[in-house]
Amino acid sequence: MSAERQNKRYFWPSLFIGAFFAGAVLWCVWMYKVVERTRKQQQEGFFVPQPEPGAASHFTNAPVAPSRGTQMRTNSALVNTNGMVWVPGGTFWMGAEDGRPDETPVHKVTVDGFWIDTTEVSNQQFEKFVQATSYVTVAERKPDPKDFPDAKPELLVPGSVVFSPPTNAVPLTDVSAWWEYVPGANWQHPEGPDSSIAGREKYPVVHVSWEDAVAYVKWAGKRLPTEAEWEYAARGGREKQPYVWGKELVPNGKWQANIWQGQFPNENTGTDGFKGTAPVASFAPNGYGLYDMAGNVWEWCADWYRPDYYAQSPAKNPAGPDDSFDPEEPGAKKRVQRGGSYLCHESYCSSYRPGARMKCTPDTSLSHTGFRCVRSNGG
Ligand SMILES: [Ca+2]
Ligand SMILES: [Ca+2]
Repeated sequence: MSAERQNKRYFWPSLFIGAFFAGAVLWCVWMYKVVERTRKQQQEGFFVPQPEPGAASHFTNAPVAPSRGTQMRTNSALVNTNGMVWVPGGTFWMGAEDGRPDETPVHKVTVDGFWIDTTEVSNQQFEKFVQATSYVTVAERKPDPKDFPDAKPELLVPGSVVFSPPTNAVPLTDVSAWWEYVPGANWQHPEGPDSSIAGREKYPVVHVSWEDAVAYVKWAGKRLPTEAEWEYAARGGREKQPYVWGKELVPNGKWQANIWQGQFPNENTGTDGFKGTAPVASFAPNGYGLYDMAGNVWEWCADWYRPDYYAQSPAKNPAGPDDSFDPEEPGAKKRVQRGGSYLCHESYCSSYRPGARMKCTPDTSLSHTGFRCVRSNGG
């Protein structure tokens, strides 16, 4: 056998064995790299499960307090932790052209990101606060005659203002036709002394004054939202829309919030499923995952109220005017409320619009007024 033939005979087996060993070496190198990468990731904690964008609901009740170290997104992705979501900072058009005069001028406002409760504060949450602090709400205290020189003596008793609808149609210019000061009404007895919140743990707390709301948020380590933060959050990323869910009040015939159907205030059909307040989060959330930013109960904001504030407010993080003035009630200093309530109807206030503003003296409590909390990043 010639040398040439002998070389040909061993060529293919040699090539096969060489390729096999080369493959084995490459596989070993690859496996080594995989093992090394895995070890490094475990050391750096990369294997801790991370919430995916849009998976907020999985973390609703996670016992994690928001802090600077908590994972958050800088875009529109949200993390829900301990009942709050992170609303990323941004710029939006505040106010509405087609609303009331105090909603104008529509102007650009920039707010820093903040944490906000996904729901209105519930009876259950407020009860925890009262149990922990023995706090007594304004409605449960005896009014000081000095503060109410014109009040009837029989009404200088603890109580609150309750929606008491007339049986017949009334002019919508006289609010006393459907509001009544009821002795003994307070957050624990929403309709009066014979009523209770038993079975209404998930309903929003009502009959809380601004002063009461501030006491709660301080206890909770949070704060009330500024009016700008509230509207920015309510709009949920939708620009210049009339409703927090979009353009139509009742898209496809489906009510999007707990408001009023029927003739206000004497006919309450409850077509949306609720004639009074509804358990928090009974309707779909807005673009930021926030419930009841339209309707159910009004929500206190931190700011003083002035109808002309938008013409002079700063473009970045406006915190309200230094003082209050309401030409409809000169002399009464008022704080802002937002969002409307289950009593809002197109014919009367339509305050479920995100641009709508309301105002009330800080000691006032009503059967359709509550609040929610916010928190700045890191405290
Ligand atoms: Ca309703
Ligand atoms: Ca609300």
